[in-house]
Amino acid sequence: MSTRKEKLSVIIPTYNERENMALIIPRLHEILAGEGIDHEILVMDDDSPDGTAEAVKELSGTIGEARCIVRKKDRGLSPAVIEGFRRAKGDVYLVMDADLSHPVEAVPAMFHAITRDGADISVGSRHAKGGGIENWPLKRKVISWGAALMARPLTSCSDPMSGFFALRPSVIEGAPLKARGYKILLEILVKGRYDRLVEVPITFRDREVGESKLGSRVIVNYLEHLLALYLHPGSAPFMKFLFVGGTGMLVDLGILTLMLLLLGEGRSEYLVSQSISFAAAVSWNFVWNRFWTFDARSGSAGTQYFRFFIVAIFAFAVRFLLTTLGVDVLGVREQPYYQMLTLGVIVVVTIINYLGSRLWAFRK
Ligand SMILES: Nc1nc2c(ncn2[C@@H]2O[C@H](COP(=O)(O)OP(=O)(O)OP(=O)(O)O)[C@@H](O)[C@H]2O)c(=O)[nH]1
Ligand SMILES: [Mg+2]
Repeated sequence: MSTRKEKLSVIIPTYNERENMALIIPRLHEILAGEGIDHEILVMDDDSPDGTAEAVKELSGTIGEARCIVRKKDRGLSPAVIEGFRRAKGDVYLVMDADLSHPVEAVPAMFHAITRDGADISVGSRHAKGGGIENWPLKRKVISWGAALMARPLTSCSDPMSGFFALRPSVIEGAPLKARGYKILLEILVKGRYDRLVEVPITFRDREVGESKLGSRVIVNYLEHLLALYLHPGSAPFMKFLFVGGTGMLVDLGILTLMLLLLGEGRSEYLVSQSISFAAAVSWNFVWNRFWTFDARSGSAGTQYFRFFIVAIFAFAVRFLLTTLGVDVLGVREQPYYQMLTLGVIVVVTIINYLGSRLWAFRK
């Protein structure tokens, strides 16, 4: 390990945040200097008419680590952050909002998660245990949870919409990042190269001064962004998972047919044939998911196989339970309602299988 002191580049995208500059920059500097962390503070400002750049210039008279880069082309939050990455000279990059929504006190922990604990990315997370959001109305919370849930198949991070995160430059080197959308972290989580992600719980506070720039167009923009990420080749293991599951069903049916031909069609033969074809399909899916869908060959195959099997059995039990519930309790028996029930159950079970595989069996 090198003994050279590692340096942190804090990147703050801004648009009309003049008042916040005098609040965040001295505080940030004080905390980082207090922890003995070498740092630079890059304010990436889109030529704000309110004088944000002048405010930074004034502060940099006493805090030499802070400077403002005024951007006149390619405006927007994500392009500003990406340009910040290009300008930064530190060993770790950290991105945060200017409006003090992100607790400055969490910055050292996020830096150390990388430099001391060996993470490649650390995320200031509202949804991690111990994290939270202050004073949000229920509606806004529900939207935020819903949005995070929709991104769940793309990443194991519980708060991929966070604008507060740190990373090693190697994570984004050569990654085809597009400055589409406001959720640059999600883009990085899907396209970046990393092994270890750590979540640092934070409490998100609403801004006190300055105006919000992000309105309702954010939602539409987010959905477009999600779609693009789902379709990004190699980024959406969910699609691969579905494909593998489809081939697994064929294996299941094929072996079942073969076994019934070999064993005959009595009740116990059915049970044996069903069990064998189920095990064969799970094994088939396991191999493809391990090597292809999740590319998890570095983990222990035995543990992964054991867990994958448990997930499959659990999902099977859920399927049985839900179907029984639908038929016996709710009385869903008639065509096409029975098919609709089955379809709904299959969707639920597929998601359970997927999340169990991704977050547990093949967890990296
Ligand atoms: N460079 C740049 N920064 C931006 C742009 N839009 C927003 N920002 C900055 O990005 C950060 C997050 O924007 P906010 O307006 O706080 O968005 P938000 O947190 O979703 O909304 P609030 O809850 O109202 O604070 C702030 O530091 C903004 O100044 C932009 O177009 N360009
Ligand atoms: Mg904000």
